[in-house]
Amino acid sequence: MAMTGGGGMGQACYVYTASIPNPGLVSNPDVHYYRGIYMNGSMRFDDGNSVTIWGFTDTAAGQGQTDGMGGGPFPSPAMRVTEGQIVQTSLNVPMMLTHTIHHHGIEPSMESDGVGHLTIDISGRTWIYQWRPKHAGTYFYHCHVNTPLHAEMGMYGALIVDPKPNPTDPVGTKRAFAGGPKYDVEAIWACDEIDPAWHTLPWWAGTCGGDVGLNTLNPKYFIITGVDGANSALTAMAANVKVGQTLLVRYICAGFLPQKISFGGLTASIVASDGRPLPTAVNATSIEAASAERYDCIIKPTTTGTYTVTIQFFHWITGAVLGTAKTRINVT
Ligand SMILES: [Cu+2]
Repeated sequence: MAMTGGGGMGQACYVYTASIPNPGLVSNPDVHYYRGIYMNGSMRFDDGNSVTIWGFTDTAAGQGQTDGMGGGPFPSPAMRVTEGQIVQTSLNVPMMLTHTIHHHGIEPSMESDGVGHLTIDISGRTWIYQWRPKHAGTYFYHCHVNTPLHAEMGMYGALIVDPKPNPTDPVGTKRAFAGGPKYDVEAIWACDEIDPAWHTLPWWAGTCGGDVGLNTLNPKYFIITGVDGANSALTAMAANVKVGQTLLVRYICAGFLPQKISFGGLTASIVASDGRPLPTAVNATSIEAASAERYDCIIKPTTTGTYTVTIQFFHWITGAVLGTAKTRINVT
């Protein structure tokens, strides 16, 4: 491998940055997100090692620099909107870098879809994506340039669509979807695997035809929403509920490998998947998921206790368990 390390400036062998207009942008969206890029973040694991992380910053909140360097939150800042709102996401990408935002599971126009190479790559300018979520549920957004690498590097964040409030619900009632189950406590668990060897590559690695190793994924770390699932996530990502309360687990398979989440002996009612309610809720103590799938899981604990949630990560050919991440549901 002749690539240099870090986020690095450089040139990919494909970039489609044609400066075409994005028609139909409204002047007064209901919500406007502002995102920048960081490529010198890091994540420290429980064993003391760390890797370089890339992601999005919330520039409206004062995060980030304009040069794409520096660090930022991992996962990237969540977006949370209400069904039917018109939303714009402004993405600023510095010169000599190329990234996009794809709002995964949302169905905007081609100009706003953020699929690098196929639609419009963003480099050295600000692009406004416009989208209007029609279905409440659990989604995520991610960069779609050189996607295997950029997703692995951490360029994703949660995207939650809430239903419009029901006028007959008490103020503050939260529901998974319109007419769907109410919940009191919410956990967002984006489960992902990390191969440190990939985290030394520049952003364009592999786009020029060379073999940079993106055909083999050998993860050493297994994480939950940016926290090491070896130990730290047991407390940092734990869900704390009381008997009688309802927990909504928004489970996002944010890695590439097949996963299985088990709820520590608790039974979950799986009410929705990929932003759509299931015709009939399914009771399960575990769920298997493939890359980018999301499941909305309602849990109503009846007994106090500490329930250890495990997420297993499987080799996609042999099915061997390559690693496990753990957190807890603490019921008091
Ligand atoms: Cu990117």
